[in-house]
Amino acid sequence: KDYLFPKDFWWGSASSATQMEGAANKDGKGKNIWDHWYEIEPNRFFKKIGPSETSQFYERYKEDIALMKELGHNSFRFSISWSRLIPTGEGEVNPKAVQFYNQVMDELWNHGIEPFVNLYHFDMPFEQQEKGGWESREVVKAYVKYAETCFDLFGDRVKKWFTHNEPIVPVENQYLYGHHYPALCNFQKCVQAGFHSILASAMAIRAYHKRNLGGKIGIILNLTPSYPRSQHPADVEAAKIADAFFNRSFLDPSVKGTFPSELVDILKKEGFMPHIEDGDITLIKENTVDLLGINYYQPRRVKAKENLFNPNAPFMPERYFDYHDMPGKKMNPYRGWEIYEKGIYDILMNVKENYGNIECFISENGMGVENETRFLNEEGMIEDDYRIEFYEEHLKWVHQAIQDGSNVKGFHVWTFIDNWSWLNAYKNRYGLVSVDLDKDCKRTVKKSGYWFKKLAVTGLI
Ligand code: BGP
Repeated sequence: KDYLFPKDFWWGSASSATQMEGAANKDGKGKNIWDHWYEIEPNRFFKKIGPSETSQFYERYKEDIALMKELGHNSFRFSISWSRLIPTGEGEVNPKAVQFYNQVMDELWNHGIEPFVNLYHFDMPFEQQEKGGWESREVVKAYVKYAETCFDLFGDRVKKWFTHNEPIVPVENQYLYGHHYPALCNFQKCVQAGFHSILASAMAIRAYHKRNLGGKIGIILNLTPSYPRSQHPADVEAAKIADAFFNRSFLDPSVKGTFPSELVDILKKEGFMPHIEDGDITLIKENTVDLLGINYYQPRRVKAKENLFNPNAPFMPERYFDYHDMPGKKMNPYRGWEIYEKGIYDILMNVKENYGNIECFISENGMGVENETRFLNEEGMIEDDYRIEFYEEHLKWVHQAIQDGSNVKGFHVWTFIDNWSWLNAYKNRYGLVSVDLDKDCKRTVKKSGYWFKKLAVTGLI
């Protein structure tokens, strides 16, 4: 069976500044939390490879964009580094950064590739984190100013904007699960930071719409469909609560302007409501997204609470449900994530049925694999058939969703080129193009890169 995608489908890839640019101390860039954390605790990072050693996009963007063109991209998502543009997060703009991003945007357009620009991808400027990061209302203001600066500087060149990438990830990892600096475990702070990210997003949307720049603004969310272990009402209920915590907490306010009542009830009952000021709720209600980016990697398998919890331990959402280890599930062993292709269809149908079928696209999907040089062939190309299969199986479900009326407009892989990742550094590789860290980051197209090219050019699997 052939799967033909619409003619104007957005084919491309996604990236982020901290993971791809490198040049962390160059041309006036300020420090963000990753640069800082690496400085003080390099042991936390895989093989002590830090955010300064990435794939050199800052210097090599011309070469990379030419390669994107070669591999069929019609769109490319990257993020502006807040601390490159405004080194301490507020105040003076760095002219070298303006020049760099203008050049990248122009280069993309010159190659017929539309820039999709995200404003925040986990990279809080260090000084703003010192002020409390997303926990602080002052930082919300600084972020909105930064967003406005971007709209004013680049609004003529960019017609697709995003306020955040996966806003729940920095919030839960900085304030609850301890995987991002400052690695706290404090649910109250987590809720406050989450609320402020949503508020910041709504404020940036308002500022963008006011400017009438003729483009669209959205948000990129990692949606992890929550499946109950059984149809037993207790499991179904547990899955619903996990969904409210991890998906609807950001999806509902971003698209509908409201918060899920199940979640609000829990926060009230447990005494964790955030501080909300007059006008905040109306502001969120009135400034929702035009466009939704969906990152999909894995689902969440949930069952009713069976394990006892320690009531004296700090509060975690997991107090309300347990995770279910589904027997026989397909796994990506390198990342420890389940592979469940139909999840992408279920998300798209949920968006169609419950979120007004808002215009959306798959903004990340990908497979990270260790030691890919094992798969080098005689011509020096990595034969990553597993990745091709991974994408094809997901894309078949995206195709089905289109048949069933989803308003999905594109598919961006994670990622174009092997890059540095938050705590895994270069352990798991995701690129369509490989990077040889021992040979000055030499780029070589993988088999999946050529596969992608064919797909993007023909629209056909
Ligand atoms: C997403 C992030 C990306 C990227 C990807 C792969 O959550 O938006 O920044 O890193 O996941 O995850 P990892 O690099 O942790 O394997």
